[in-house]
Amino acid sequence: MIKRFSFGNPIETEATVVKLPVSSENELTKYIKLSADKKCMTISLEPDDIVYGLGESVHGMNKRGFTYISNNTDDMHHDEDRYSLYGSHTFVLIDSLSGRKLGIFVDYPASITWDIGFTDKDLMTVSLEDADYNLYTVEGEDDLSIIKEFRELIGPSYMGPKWSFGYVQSRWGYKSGDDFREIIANHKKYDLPIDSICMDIDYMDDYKVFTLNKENFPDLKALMDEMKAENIHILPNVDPGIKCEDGFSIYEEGKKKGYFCKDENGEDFVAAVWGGLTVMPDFLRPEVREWYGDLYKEFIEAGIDGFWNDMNEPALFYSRKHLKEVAHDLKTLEERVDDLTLNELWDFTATISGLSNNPEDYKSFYHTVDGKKVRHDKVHNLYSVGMTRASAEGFRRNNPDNEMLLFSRASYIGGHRYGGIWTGDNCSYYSHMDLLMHQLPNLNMCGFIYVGADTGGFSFHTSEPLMTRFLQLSMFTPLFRNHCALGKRDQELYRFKDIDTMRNILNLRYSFIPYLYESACDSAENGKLMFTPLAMAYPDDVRTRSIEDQLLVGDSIMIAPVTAPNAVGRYVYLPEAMRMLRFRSVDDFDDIELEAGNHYVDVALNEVLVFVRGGHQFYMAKPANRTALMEDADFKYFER
Ligand code: MIG
Repeated sequence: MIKRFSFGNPIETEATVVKLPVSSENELTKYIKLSADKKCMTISLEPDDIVYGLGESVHGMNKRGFTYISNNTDDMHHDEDRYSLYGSHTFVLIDSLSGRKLGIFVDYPASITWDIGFTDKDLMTVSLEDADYNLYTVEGEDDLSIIKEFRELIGPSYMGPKWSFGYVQSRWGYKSGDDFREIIANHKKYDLPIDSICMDIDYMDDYKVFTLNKENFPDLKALMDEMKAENIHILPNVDPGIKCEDGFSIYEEGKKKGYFCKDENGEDFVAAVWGGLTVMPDFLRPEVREWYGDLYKEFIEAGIDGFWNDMNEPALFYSRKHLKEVAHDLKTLEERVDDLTLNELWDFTATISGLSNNPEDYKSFYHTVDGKKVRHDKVHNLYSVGMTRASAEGFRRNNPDNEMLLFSRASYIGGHRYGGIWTGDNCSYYSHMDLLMHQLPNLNMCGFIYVGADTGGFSFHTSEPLMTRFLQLSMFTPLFRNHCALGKRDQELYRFKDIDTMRNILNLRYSFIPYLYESACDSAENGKLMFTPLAMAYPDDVRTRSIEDQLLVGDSIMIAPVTAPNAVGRYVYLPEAMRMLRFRSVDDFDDIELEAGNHYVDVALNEVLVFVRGGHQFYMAKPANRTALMEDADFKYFER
């Protein structure tokens, strides 16, 4: 049973596709206490309640015990103390053993603070900056039907084309067609499957969006024809910001038409991002979305059919105004060099580090929504949706016959209808595999199905065992991308020693693609989870309530990846008897019947576990080195 409550004058976020009538406040569930000013909700938590949701945020699958802030933030430290990451997924689901099952969606595009049993372990407090929002409550018999009802409200999810389930090789630093050729040649040499390669920001001319460095990319069309002949998709990275440069046609056109966000004085708001001083398209306006969406056209005409939209929180390296303040501080520092106090030093370093993504900067520019001026921070989380939507609608106009791949960094619920997301700049940490396990079901329930993480880790140097374990987890996610930062250890799979293991993992992934793709489409269309917490699938088994290191994938299988360094085995809990497949390769595997209960299972570094559930069927196809070369034939079926 879903209900909508509306307070004040909410901004139209278009997060929902069903317009529900507004219920009167006295119909609000007894579990939610609203403050008199409506800016605060409290919900008491029973000791064994689980609180799911909030998409890609840090901490466990069960969000209890921490505070989260829904405020899209470019932060490359996905540590346990981070309140915000790139996406704001403002839906939670409270599951009580006593039978209370309550979904809460706060549709509000500014900052929301969720204190989920942090200040008081038995209390959840949701605080908003203003009392202008829509609140949806979903009550039901069980978690999965609540999620389905919620997902009907927000509409079906974007799903990438089948080829986008192939392996994606990426790194920040690829500069030219020769880099792509080298990757393709090595994948051939070592017989490693691959479908896509990402172009990161270095392909551009001086970081100007939709331009090419002419020296490195003299003829994009010819290069794309060459790539097409190899069955390789090339995926450019696109930033929202447009470099302020006289003569740069996109900048000039946007400026002339007044398409950029404005500062307090009605001038174009200028902040620094990759291109240096940059302006921000006002994606909240339909005509700006249409204009920006058509900018992809030239690339599409050259043969490109996939993009990743980056930096769309939007990330701001600094604003002119703020930099001036720092410059002023610098002068003062110069005079104080001989007797600087430590407090002055710390103030100064804080000012410098506060230059990026500064909250004050987000309060200093404006959008035009339905002809009205709206301060950015009041609609901050919608910026990403506007960009994703601009791209998706542009694709539909300019390439209606082809499915396009699109994944974005920042997001808000609603954006799930237009594109997928990746989880941003994680690190080469074992713990970031656990983080991904926690994010997957929580992202799914908020509508994001085409998702994946930077496999091997973006920041820091990866190791071969870490990469191997990370692949063995990511091989189940729709987006399966190896990506890392500039200057980090080379982590293309052929750089490692045990290439046989890398090949076996990729082949397994390809052979699982029909199953994974079907599960993903089913989840995207039918409001299901692709990754389901055990406690949702086995609600009568209390023991499953604290299991966060195993997940169901689709209807038929359970995974239990190894995420600990140097581990060659792990404990697994089986809520029912299952058939355990321990793969070393597509053709070499153990097939073992396991009773329900606790088991310790060996999982050597070259092994991948798949558990087949009772009454279900799992299937594998014959792999190929490109998804386009796979035939949906020769299936191997595993039933239990
Ligand atoms: O400020 O394009 O998250 O995947 O490699 C860094 C360079 C900008 C951030 C993305 C990352 C990408 C990087 N980008």
